[in-house]
Amino acid sequence: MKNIDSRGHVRGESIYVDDMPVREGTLHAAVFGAPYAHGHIKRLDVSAAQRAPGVFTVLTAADIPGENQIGGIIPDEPLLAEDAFHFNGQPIAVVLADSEDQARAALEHIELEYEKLPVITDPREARAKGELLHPPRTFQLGDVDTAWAACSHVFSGRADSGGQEHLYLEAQGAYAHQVENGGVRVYSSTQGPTAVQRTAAKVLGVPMHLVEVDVTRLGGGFGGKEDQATPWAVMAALGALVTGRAVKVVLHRLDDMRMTGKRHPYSSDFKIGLDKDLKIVAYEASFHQDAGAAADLSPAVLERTLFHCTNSYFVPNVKTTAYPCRTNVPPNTAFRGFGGPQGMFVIEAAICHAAEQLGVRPEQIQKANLLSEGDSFPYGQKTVGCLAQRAWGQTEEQYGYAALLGKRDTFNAANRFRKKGIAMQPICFGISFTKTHMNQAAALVHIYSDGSIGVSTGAVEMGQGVNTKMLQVAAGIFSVSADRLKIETTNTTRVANTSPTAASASADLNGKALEKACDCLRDRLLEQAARELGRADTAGLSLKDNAVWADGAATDLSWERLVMSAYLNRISLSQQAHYATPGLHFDTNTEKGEPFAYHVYGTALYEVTLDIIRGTYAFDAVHVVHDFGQSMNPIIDLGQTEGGLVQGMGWMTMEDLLYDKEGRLMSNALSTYKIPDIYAVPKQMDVTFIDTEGAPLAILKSKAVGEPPLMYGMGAYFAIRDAIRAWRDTKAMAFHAPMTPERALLGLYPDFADEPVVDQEVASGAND
Ligand code: MTE
Ligand code: LUZ
Ligand code: MOS
Repeated sequence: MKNIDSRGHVRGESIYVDDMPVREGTLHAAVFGAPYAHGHIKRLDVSAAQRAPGVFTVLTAADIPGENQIGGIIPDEPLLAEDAFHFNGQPIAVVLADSEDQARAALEHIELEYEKLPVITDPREARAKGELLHPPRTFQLGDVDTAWAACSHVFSGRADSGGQEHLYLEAQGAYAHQVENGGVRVYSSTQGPTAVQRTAAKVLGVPMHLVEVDVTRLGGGFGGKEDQATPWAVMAALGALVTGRAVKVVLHRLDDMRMTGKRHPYSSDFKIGLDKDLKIVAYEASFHQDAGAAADLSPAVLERTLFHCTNSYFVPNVKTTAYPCRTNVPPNTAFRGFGGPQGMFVIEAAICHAAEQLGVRPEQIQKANLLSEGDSFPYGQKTVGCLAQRAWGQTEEQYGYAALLGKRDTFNAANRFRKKGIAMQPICFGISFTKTHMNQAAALVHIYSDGSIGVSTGAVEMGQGVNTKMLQVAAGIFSVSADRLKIETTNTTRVANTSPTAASASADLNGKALEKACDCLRDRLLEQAARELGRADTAGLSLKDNAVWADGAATDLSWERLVMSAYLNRISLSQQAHYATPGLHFDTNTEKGEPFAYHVYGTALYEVTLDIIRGTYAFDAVHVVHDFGQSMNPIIDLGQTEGGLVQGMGWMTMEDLLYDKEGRLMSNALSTYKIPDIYAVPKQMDVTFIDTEGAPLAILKSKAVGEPPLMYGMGAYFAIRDAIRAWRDTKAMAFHAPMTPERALLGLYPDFADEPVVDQEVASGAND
């Protein structure tokens, strides 16, 4: 089944916040952001802006009737800065005017006097100065301290990965208007309608039931709207409450890039110990997370870094510590993978470093250490249905790894100024919110008396196809054609207390809730069918192809007649259901538990050709073997895999997020921040679906697919590095992503580089 949104998207008919017809008297907002990264506010004067043409009013912190607080995990972030600001672009005031142009023009008339305070943009400096959001956390398995002595080889080094701008096509935005009794309705481009509702209620000083949040769809979120859609929605709601008029806030692209947080850059140290058979005996790492100026989701992101610190490998002795470092850049936030990729990059760098020092290929170490069935992750959960080795083996065989390696060597021997590199990239990603309580969802189904069906869940459609998957779940249970179903907007009055659509888990969580609601309705309808058909009970009855079937044959009781008969007999045609993933638990005191419903596995194999003169490169091919379980929608799942992989390649190769020393975003537009386009996509892209059982906690055994493929992107970095290695020794080359053409060039000609080099082998075990 195709994505039900495709037609509307292609014809330009799909509705986003900015497309909504506005009410008469609507005010348009422009947000005044801090002009510097850290400062003490001495005077804020908005009176001249108030008098500017078309301006209705200017909102500041003084207009907030409730709490000026939007921090979700730690209450450390005001909606509008009062005494101080902590990042360039931090919202201080909101101009509301008759037109957007007038609102933006009035920004010029806002007077702000401030005292500059020291700016930190480097997470290591933040740690050194004690600027941590909360104490560091450590995950441990076995005993690294005694394990080092048993290693034949011990290497240490440093690995840095950059941030990433979400660049959803639809910028942040919301539209709000008052309803009677002091309430407000908010249309928001958010992954988290309940987060918007909860925070708006807090800031407005009203109970949650007075705030209704409605989401039709998002033009992309990628984590950037998991909670950072909230402030703009709350500003719109606040404006509506203060003025009595409808208020629209839609950010311009440059404001969106300047004011919102991104993927967290990380700067990490590692130490890895191997035995003589290249088995990893011990692994240690410290992660410096660049959290930005407020907590936002950073504590949860940091947790996932630790969960995924050993990627797809079994390591018996592990000790990894993560530091949430407060800096003066916008609060960094969720981004596809949610800290997992940053943790995984470090062990991949450690493995690559060890391979380079030992003169072996990284794949030899990777392959020797892949997870097996029953292995323990550092957090105590054991693998179940582990496909790490199978995915690797199938990739090797199916795509001819050995032959490709030979081809690389032959090509490199024959070509002086072009070099080919290859890399294998295994991935393993845990599915569930790491906060156990968030793993719940609900659904509400109405069957109307004509047999058509309305489905509401807590899931938000953001391009990933969750609405199509929800439709498939319901259509499958009732066995009716797709055109009988409508997936409603995501609305807090129909489905309450929802978790954000995130963690790749929304099809599982909402799908399972929907399954429960539909199962209930089906059973009730079949009881009515038994009465209609004069049978003692429902044994032998089923719904099939828009009709009731009895003992394997169609009856003349159609779906429509069955529904009408239930209605006439006063049987409820509506059902709500709630689902909570069973079996999950995690104890943050011991840092052990079973936080994930299941894991997703896969392997990618990259081939790249590097231009030795220019440092430019082109990917010849990427071949993937991925674990979809039993995919309920191969077209959508393939799209998610290709899109995630290319987005991961962008993070690892070309997306170079730059702040200057004063915390000003340098890569602040599409002219200075490059994301992959069609030319950056590998010339050949193959995705093979592993033939497997699937996981019982996955919806219809179809495994979550939203985030895991992003981590294949790491292979792009290591493939380019491998091509550089064909030109010169890379033993001293820093592990610094993204591998932009500039970095590749400096890797080829290190005399021109000013990057730190990694340490050499620090120790050798007795059996070396
Ligand atoms: N795909 C599209 N087209 N647009 C998006 O914004 N977000 C990704 C992924 N795929 C995203 C996407 C992220 S970060 C997540 S967590 C999942 O979709 C969320 O949806 P799911 O839980 O339904 O997989
Ligand atoms: N969001 C969240 C996430 O709140 N918790 C998670 O574990 C998570 N994982 C991935 C993406 N978003
Ligand atoms: Mo995705 S980072 O969980 O929104």
